[in-house]
Amino acid sequence: MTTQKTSATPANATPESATSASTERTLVLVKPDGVRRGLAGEVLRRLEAKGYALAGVELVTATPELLAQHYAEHVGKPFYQPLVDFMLSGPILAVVAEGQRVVEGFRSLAGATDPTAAAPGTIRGDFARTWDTPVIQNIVHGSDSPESAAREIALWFPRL
Ligand code: IDP
Ligand code: MG
Repeated sequence: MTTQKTSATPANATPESATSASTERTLVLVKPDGVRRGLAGEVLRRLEAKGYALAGVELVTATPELLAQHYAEHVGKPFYQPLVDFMLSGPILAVVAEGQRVVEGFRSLAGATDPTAAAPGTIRGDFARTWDTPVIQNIVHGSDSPESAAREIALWFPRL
């Protein structure tokens, strides 16, 4: 009997050149609304289905100090305290995803900040909507530039 040799390489398998100088990392947070609704796995699934690698995954309970640093650009805005209260309302799944242009790529997977306007097919467009709350609840955070990503990853994953 002969053993049939079949290719075990899936279509989106990581190319051998995946880790190079152009490899980028981003911070993804599944916010407390996403974790409460059981969407943490769905977010990881979409990241993996797109072909990105997971470099870190941890369920985290945030603190006001961590959030003040993470959301430094929003301190003083009217939605800042509601945003902090929301981010403290339950566990967060913190994820570092890796791949060429992953910062831009995950922002595209996430969709627009306003979930009513977010395109169907995006995480926010498919799973979030507007409610009568002082803060927009939109399932995920994604770093908005490679510089923000480096700063945010250092906050949430000091050992990475
Ligand atoms: P982003 O998450 O799409 O990068 P940012 O402008 O960085 O959006 O805002 C951070 C988070 O603060 C948003 O994801 C959303 O939860 C909340 N947020 C932003 N703008 C508003 C607003 O005008 N009203 C209420 N909540 C807001
Ligand atoms: Mg932002």
